[in-house]
Amino acid sequence: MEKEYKLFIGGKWVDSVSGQTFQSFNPATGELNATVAEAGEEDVDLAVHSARKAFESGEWAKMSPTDRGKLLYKAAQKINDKLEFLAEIESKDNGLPINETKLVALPASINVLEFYAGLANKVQGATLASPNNRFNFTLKEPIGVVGAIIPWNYPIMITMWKLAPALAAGNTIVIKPAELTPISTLELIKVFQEVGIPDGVINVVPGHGSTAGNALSNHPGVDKVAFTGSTVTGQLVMQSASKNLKPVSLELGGKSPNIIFEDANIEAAVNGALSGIYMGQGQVCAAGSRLFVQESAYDKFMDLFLRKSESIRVGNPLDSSTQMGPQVSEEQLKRVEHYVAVGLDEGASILTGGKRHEDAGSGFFYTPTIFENVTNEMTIAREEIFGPVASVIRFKDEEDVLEKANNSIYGLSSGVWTSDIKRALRMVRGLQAGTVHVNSYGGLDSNTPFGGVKQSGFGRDLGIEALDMYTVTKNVWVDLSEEGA
Ligand code: TXE
Repeated sequence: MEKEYKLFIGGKWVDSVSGQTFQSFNPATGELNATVAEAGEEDVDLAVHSARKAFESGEWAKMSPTDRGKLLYKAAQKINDKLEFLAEIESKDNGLPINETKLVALPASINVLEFYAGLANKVQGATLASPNNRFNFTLKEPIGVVGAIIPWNYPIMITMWKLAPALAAGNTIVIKPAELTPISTLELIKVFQEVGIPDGVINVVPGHGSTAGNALSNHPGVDKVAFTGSTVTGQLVMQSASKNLKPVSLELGGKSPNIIFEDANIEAAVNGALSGIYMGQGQVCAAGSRLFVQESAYDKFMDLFLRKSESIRVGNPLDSSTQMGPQVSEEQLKRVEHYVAVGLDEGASILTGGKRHEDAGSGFFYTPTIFENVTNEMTIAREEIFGPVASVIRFKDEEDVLEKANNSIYGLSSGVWTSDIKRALRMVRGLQAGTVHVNSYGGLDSNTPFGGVKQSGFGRDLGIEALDMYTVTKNVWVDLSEEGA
């Protein structure tokens, strides 16, 4: 890892206009990872202009789609060559266990890039039914300059969710990584430069949300804003993009229900509940943070869930035996502590955890935490904690749990554990969520659209569907009659 990083604009590494920098720290140790040039409004403006110039030059947008796909495929192979290096950077920057970055996040990101590399020459319109003297068809054209605002929980993976479909469709892009985790994105895009993606097609402007982020979503030269982050910030991004009437896609927070019925395979359900809430230290938008357990299976489920929660190895993210690393920052750690205090105050009780994990190291470590006696009305069941805190709620029957599960402002993910296929499918229909997992929790794939309903946002990352967000439809009418229409 280099100790100093600059902005990446128009194919060049440059200082910010103001000369300002900010620092990025390792949340497990507090050590300085790197000093990074801090983009402000003027830098974002330069980056958007560079992306516009690259788009209009046609070098990328008008390249043969097959060649575009080939270049993206080459980049995917190069990322694979650097997988260990990038995984370590990611773990040092945001605290994800190395096994999660090396075995999950990086391979998934490569897979996403390969998927869209393959789709580059499959972006297609349609020939529409029309009278014999007319020809009527649609073209799917790139939308132009994409502004992508990225969070800190899975920086490379979420960058790739925006970058890969945007590039495959022929767009150019300005990426604003999260201020807590800018380094992996800066390292990642070196690969695209190495394989010969033209200058200006990708620009990266690390900086703060209220300055660089706002300047990007506000910029009249941006044709589409793609955002992943909190619901509150999503509202600001949408407001700001609305000034220029730019389309936005928002992948926001969640308070996803993971529902365990008495007839479930309890051991499998416990394992799903564990990864649902503790993966990524609970800093996952789709985390199964509301755990609904049917009364008749409660003791059996909780006994195993408690034992397994207490055996989770919390520690140095670079150690391959570590299962849970630190929260990404002191602010996030304090946010978890705040919610735990509110939970206790409102009458929930802590079965395990509920405190910092002092033995794990000097960083921002928290203990896997289970809250019992939670009601769906409590703050810890309504608001996103974004930490390793499960709020367990008992339920009586299907009707009861469906009402409670849907009683949330969010609707990102959900899980149902049962051996009754009819019940499972009734729940699939009834749950208000972008994803329903049945007898599993947390699956993601490059071909599978991901996103939410209600205040979890709109638009879908991944899948063929995501290409719709990065293209515009142009309709073409051709008159074939000799005399004209
Ligand atoms: O998120 P923000 P924060 C949730 C989670 C977490 C909480 C706060 O609950 O505890 O958000 O985290 C940029 N205009 N999620 O404050 O603010 C910012 O610089 C434009 C869920 O870090 O949403 C960063 O790049 N951009 C989520 C990105 O938005 C702005 C993942 C996300 O930061 C901006 C992260 C502005 N005014 C947090 N303000 C998920 N859905 O996975 C900030 N940003």
